[in-house]
Amino acid sequence: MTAETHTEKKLAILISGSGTNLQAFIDRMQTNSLGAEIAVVISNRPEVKGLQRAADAGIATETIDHTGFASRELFDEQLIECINRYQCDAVVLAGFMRILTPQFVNHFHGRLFNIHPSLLPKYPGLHTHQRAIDNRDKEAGATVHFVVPELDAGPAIIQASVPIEPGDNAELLAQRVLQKEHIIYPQAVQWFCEDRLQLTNDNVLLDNRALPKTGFLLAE
Ligand code: NHR
Ligand code: GAR
Repeated sequence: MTAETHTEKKLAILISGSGTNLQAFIDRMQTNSLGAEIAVVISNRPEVKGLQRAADAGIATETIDHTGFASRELFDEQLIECINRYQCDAVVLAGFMRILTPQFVNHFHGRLFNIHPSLLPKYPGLHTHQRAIDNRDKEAGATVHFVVPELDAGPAIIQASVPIEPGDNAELLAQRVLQKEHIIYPQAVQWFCEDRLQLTNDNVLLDNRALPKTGFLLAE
Protein backbone atom coordinates (compact mmCIF):
# COMPACT_ATOMS: atom_id res chain seq x y z
CA MET A 1 0.00 0.00 0.00
CA THR A 2 1.14 3.50 -0.76
CA ALA A 3 0.06 6.69 0.93
CA GLU A 4 -1.34 7.99 -2.37
CA THR A 5 -5.00 8.84 -2.09
CA HIS A 6 -5.45 10.57 -5.45
CA THR A 7 -4.97 9.20 -8.93
CA GLU A 8 -2.46 10.90 -11.19
CA LYS A 9 -3.97 13.87 -12.99
CA LYS A 10 -3.97 14.25 -16.76
CA LEU A 11 -2.87 17.49 -18.37
CA ALA A 12 -3.52 19.08 -21.74
CA ILE A 13 -0.72 21.50 -22.67
CA LEU A 14 -1.61 24.15 -25.27
CA ILE A 15 1.18 25.75 -27.29
CA SER A 16 1.72 28.01 -30.28
CA GLY A 17 5.46 27.83 -30.76
CA SER A 18 8.83 26.74 -29.50
CA GLY A 19 7.59 25.07 -26.35
CA THR A 20 10.50 25.52 -23.95
CA ASN A 21 7.97 25.66 -21.10
CA LEU A 22 6.43 22.47 -22.46
CA GLN A 23 9.93 20.94 -22.40
CA ALA A 24 10.26 21.85 -18.72
CA PHE A 25 7.02 19.91 -18.03
CA ILE A 26 8.22 16.95 -20.12
CA ASP A 27 11.52 16.86 -18.21
CA ARG A 28 9.68 16.86 -14.89
CA MET A 29 7.24 14.19 -16.04
CA GLN A 30 10.11 11.96 -17.16
CA THR A 31 11.83 12.22 -13.78
CA ASN A 32 8.50 11.54 -12.00
CA SER A 33 8.63 14.91 -10.27
CA LEU A 34 5.49 16.42 -11.84
CA GLY A 35 2.87 14.16 -10.28
CA ALA A 36 0.90 14.24 -13.53
CA GLU A 37 0.70 12.75 -16.98
CA ILE A 38 0.77 14.97 -20.07
CA ALA A 39 -2.08 13.34 -21.97
CA VAL A 40 -1.97 15.58 -25.04
CA VAL A 41 -0.17 18.60 -26.48
CA ILE A 42 -2.34 20.80 -28.69
CA SER A 43 -1.04 23.52 -31.01
CA ASN A 44 -3.05 26.11 -32.92
CA ARG A 45 -0.13 26.40 -35.35
CA PRO A 46 0.99 23.51 -37.55
CA GLU A 47 4.57 22.24 -37.50
CA VAL A 48 5.90 24.23 -34.54
CA LYS A 49 8.90 22.98 -32.60
CA GLY A 50 6.82 22.23 -29.50
CA LEU A 51 4.89 19.52 -31.39
CA GLN A 52 8.18 17.81 -32.21
CA ARG A 53 9.25 17.99 -28.56
CA ALA A 54 6.02 16.23 -27.57
CA ALA A 55 6.31 13.59 -30.29
CA ASP A 56 9.92 12.90 -29.27
CA ALA A 57 8.68 12.24 -25.73
CA GLY A 58 5.97 9.86 -26.97
CA ILE A 59 3.12 12.24 -26.08
CA ALA A 60 -0.02 12.48 -28.25
CA THR A 61 -0.21 15.65 -30.35
CA GLU A 62 -3.10 17.46 -32.00
CA THR A 63 -3.09 20.49 -34.28
CA ILE A 64 -6.21 22.65 -34.34
CA ASP A 65 -5.42 25.45 -36.76
CA HIS A 66 -7.41 28.53 -35.75
CA THR A 67 -7.29 29.89 -39.30
CA GLY A 68 -9.69 27.13 -40.35
CA PHE A 69 -12.54 28.39 -38.13
CA ALA A 70 -15.14 31.05 -38.85
CA SER A 71 -15.21 32.31 -35.23
CA ARG A 72 -13.35 32.11 -31.92
CA GLU A 73 -16.38 30.32 -30.48
CA LEU A 74 -16.17 27.49 -33.03
CA PHE A 75 -12.39 27.17 -32.57
CA ASP A 76 -12.79 26.99 -28.78
CA GLU A 77 -15.57 24.38 -29.08
CA GLN A 78 -13.20 22.18 -31.03
CA LEU A 79 -10.49 22.72 -28.39
CA ILE A 80 -12.88 21.72 -25.58
CA GLU A 81 -13.95 18.61 -27.47
CA CYS A 82 -10.32 17.60 -27.98
CA ILE A 83 -9.29 18.21 -24.36
CA ASN A 84 -12.28 16.25 -23.07
CA ARG A 85 -11.57 13.38 -25.46
CA TYR A 86 -8.26 12.90 -23.61
CA GLN A 87 -10.10 13.15 -20.26
CA CYS A 88 -7.85 15.92 -19.00
CA ASP A 89 -8.16 17.27 -15.45
CA ALA A 90 -6.33 20.53 -16.13
CA VAL A 91 -5.27 22.74 -19.03
CA VAL A 92 -1.86 24.42 -19.19
CA LEU A 93 -1.32 27.36 -21.58
CA ALA A 94 2.39 27.35 -22.43
CA GLY A 95 3.09 30.14 -24.88
CA PHE A 96 -0.41 29.72 -26.28
CA MET A 97 -1.16 32.87 -28.26
CA ARG A 98 -4.94 32.84 -28.86
CA ILE A 99 -7.27 34.72 -26.55
CA LEU A 100 -9.89 32.26 -25.26
CA THR A 101 -13.66 32.88 -25.10
CA PRO A 102 -15.46 33.14 -21.74
CA GLN A 103 -17.22 29.91 -22.71
CA PHE A 104 -13.88 28.07 -22.82
CA VAL A 105 -12.49 29.72 -19.69
CA ASN A 106 -15.63 29.00 -17.65
CA HIS A 107 -15.67 25.37 -18.79
CA PHE A 108 -12.24 24.87 -17.19
CA HIS A 109 -12.73 27.22 -14.24
CA GLY A 110 -10.18 26.57 -11.49
CA ARG A 111 -8.15 24.15 -13.60
CA LEU A 112 -6.84 26.41 -16.38
CA PHE A 113 -3.34 27.85 -16.01
CA ASN A 114 -1.23 30.41 -17.86
CA ILE A 115 2.27 31.78 -17.54
CA HIS A 116 2.64 35.40 -18.50
CA PRO A 117 6.07 36.98 -18.99
CA SER A 118 5.65 39.97 -16.66
CA LEU A 119 5.16 40.76 -13.00
CA LEU A 120 1.37 41.03 -13.22
CA PRO A 121 -0.61 43.26 -12.77
CA LYS A 122 2.13 45.11 -14.70
CA TYR A 123 2.09 44.66 -18.48
CA PRO A 124 -0.80 42.41 -19.41
CA GLY A 125 -0.96 41.65 -23.14
CA LEU A 126 1.93 41.50 -25.58
CA HIS A 127 5.55 42.82 -25.83
CA THR A 128 6.02 42.77 -22.06
CA HIS A 129 9.83 42.82 -22.00
CA GLN A 130 10.19 45.78 -24.34
CA ARG A 131 7.63 47.71 -22.29
CA ALA A 132 9.53 47.01 -19.03
CA ILE A 133 12.81 48.18 -20.63
CA ASP A 134 11.18 51.28 -22.14
CA ASN A 135 9.81 52.23 -18.72
CA ARG A 136 13.30 51.83 -17.18
CA ASP A 137 12.02 49.23 -14.71
CA LYS A 138 14.70 47.71 -12.49
CA GLU A 139 13.19 44.24 -12.61
CA ALA A 140 11.06 42.03 -14.80
CA GLY A 141 9.69 38.54 -14.35
CA ALA A 142 6.91 36.07 -14.92
CA THR A 143 3.62 35.16 -13.28
CA VAL A 144 1.77 31.84 -13.20
CA HIS A 145 -1.94 32.52 -12.81
CA PHE A 146 -5.36 30.92 -13.02
CA VAL A 147 -7.05 32.10 -16.24
CA VAL A 148 -10.27 34.12 -16.02
CA PRO A 149 -12.14 35.62 -19.00
CA GLU A 150 -10.41 39.00 -18.64
CA LEU A 151 -6.97 38.84 -20.25
CA ASP A 152 -4.06 38.24 -17.86
CA ALA A 153 -6.26 39.31 -14.93
CA GLY A 154 -6.60 35.94 -13.20
CA PRO A 155 -5.37 35.38 -9.62
CA ALA A 156 -1.61 34.85 -9.31
CA ILE A 157 -0.08 31.60 -8.03
CA ILE A 158 3.70 32.14 -8.28
CA GLN A 159 5.86 35.05 -9.41
CA ALA A 160 9.60 35.15 -10.06
CA SER A 161 11.60 38.28 -10.72
CA VAL A 162 14.92 38.90 -12.48
CA PRO A 163 17.02 42.08 -12.65
CA ILE A 164 17.00 44.24 -15.79
CA GLU A 165 20.68 44.80 -16.59
CA PRO A 166 22.16 47.89 -18.24
CA GLY A 167 22.27 47.35 -21.99
CA ASP A 168 19.50 44.74 -21.91
CA ASN A 169 17.31 44.20 -24.94
CA ALA A 170 13.99 42.38 -25.06
CA GLU A 171 15.60 39.16 -26.30
CA LEU A 172 18.25 38.97 -23.57
CA LEU A 173 15.67 39.77 -20.93
CA ALA A 174 13.25 37.17 -22.33
CA GLN A 175 15.96 34.50 -22.02
CA ARG A 176 16.62 35.44 -18.39
CA VAL A 177 12.90 35.38 -17.57
CA LEU A 178 12.36 32.07 -19.41
CA GLN A 179 14.85 30.30 -17.13
CA LYS A 180 12.64 31.28 -14.19
CA GLU A 181 9.46 30.32 -16.05
CA HIS A 182 10.79 26.78 -16.41
CA ILE A 183 11.03 26.54 -12.62
CA ILE A 184 7.84 28.22 -11.44
CA TYR A 185 5.38 26.85 -14.00
CA PRO A 186 5.82 23.12 -13.34
CA GLN A 187 5.96 23.90 -9.61
CA ALA A 188 2.55 25.62 -9.61
CA VAL A 189 0.91 22.87 -11.65
CA GLN A 190 2.51 20.23 -9.44
CA TRP A 191 0.81 21.83 -6.41
CA PHE A 192 -2.51 21.55 -8.23
CA CYS A 193 -1.87 17.94 -9.16
CA GLU A 194 -1.08 17.13 -5.52
CA ASP A 195 -4.46 18.65 -4.56
CA ARG A 196 -2.68 21.42 -2.63
CA LEU A 197 -3.86 24.36 -4.77
CA GLN A 198 -7.40 25.69 -5.03
CA LEU A 199 -9.14 28.66 -6.60
CA THR A 200 -11.95 30.04 -4.42
CA ASN A 201 -14.15 33.09 -5.05
CA ASP A 202 -11.60 35.61 -3.87
CA ASN A 203 -8.40 33.74 -3.21
CA VAL A 204 -5.86 31.21 -4.29
CA LEU A 205 -5.35 28.71 -1.49
CA LEU A 206 -2.14 26.74 -1.05
CA ASP A 207 -2.48 24.07 1.64
CA ASN A 208 -5.73 25.83 2.67
CA ARG A 209 -4.03 29.19 3.28
CA ALA A 210 -4.62 32.26 1.08
CA LEU A 211 -1.65 33.33 -1.04
CA PRO A 212 -0.77 37.04 -1.33
CA LYS A 213 -2.39 38.83 -4.31
CA THR A 214 0.86 38.60 -6.30
CA GLY A 215 1.19 34.91 -5.50
CA PHE A 216 3.99 32.97 -3.90
CA LEU A 217 7.27 34.79 -4.57
CA LEU A 218 10.14 32.62 -5.74
CA ALA A 219 13.31 33.88 -4.08
CA GLU A 220 16.49 34.37 -6.15
N1 NHR B 1 -7.64 33.92 -22.63
C1 NHR B 1 -8.30 34.50 -21.64
N2 NHR B 1 -9.64 34.54 -21.74
N3 NHR B 1 -7.71 35.02 -20.55
C2 NHR B 1 -6.37 34.99 -20.46
O1 NHR B 1 -5.79 35.50 -19.38
C3 NHR B 1 -5.60 34.41 -21.49
C4 NHR B 1 -6.29 33.88 -22.59
C5 NHR B 1 -5.57 33.31 -23.66
C6 NHR B 1 -4.20 33.31 -23.66
C7 NHR B 1 -2.02 34.02 -22.68
C8 NHR B 1 -1.71 35.51 -22.86
C9 NHR B 1 -0.41 35.93 -22.24
O2 NHR B 1 -0.05 35.42 -21.20
C10 NHR B 1 -3.51 33.88 -22.58
C11 NHR B 1 -4.20 34.40 -21.49
C12 NHR B 1 -2.48 35.94 -26.53
C13 NHR B 1 -2.75 37.29 -26.63
C14 NHR B 1 -3.17 37.92 -27.93
O3 NHR B 1 -3.32 39.11 -28.02
C15 NHR B 1 -2.68 38.05 -25.47
C16 NHR B 1 -2.33 37.45 -24.27
C17 NHR B 1 -2.05 36.09 -24.19
C18 NHR B 1 -2.12 35.34 -25.33
N4 NHR B 1 -3.42 37.10 -28.98
C19 NHR B 1 -3.88 37.51 -30.31
C20 NHR B 1 -5.37 37.11 -30.52
O4 NHR B 1 -6.00 37.74 -31.37
C21 NHR B 1 -3.09 36.84 -31.40
C22 NHR B 1 -1.63 37.11 -31.32
C23 NHR B 1 -0.79 36.16 -32.19
O5 NHR B 1 -1.34 35.20 -32.76
O6 NHR B 1 0.43 36.35 -32.22
O7 NHR B 1 -5.82 36.13 -29.89
O8 NHR B 1 0.27 36.86 -22.76
C1 GAR C 1 7.03 32.41 -22.69
O1 GAR C 1 7.89 33.46 -22.33
C2 GAR C 1 5.65 32.66 -22.14
O2 GAR C 1 5.65 33.29 -20.89
C3 GAR C 1 5.10 33.57 -23.19
O3 GAR C 1 5.59 33.10 -24.42
C4 GAR C 1 6.81 32.39 -24.21
C5 GAR C 1 6.64 30.99 -24.74
O4 GAR C 1 7.85 30.34 -24.75
N1 GAR C 1 3.69 33.56 -23.19
C6 GAR C 1 2.99 34.53 -23.70
O5 GAR C 1 3.47 35.55 -24.11
C7 GAR C 1 1.52 34.23 -23.74
N2 GAR C 1 0.88 35.20 -24.52
P1 GAR C 1 7.91 28.77 -25.00
O6 GAR C 1 7.08 28.47 -26.22
O7 GAR C 1 9.37 28.53 -25.27
O8 GAR C 1 7.40 28.10 -23.77
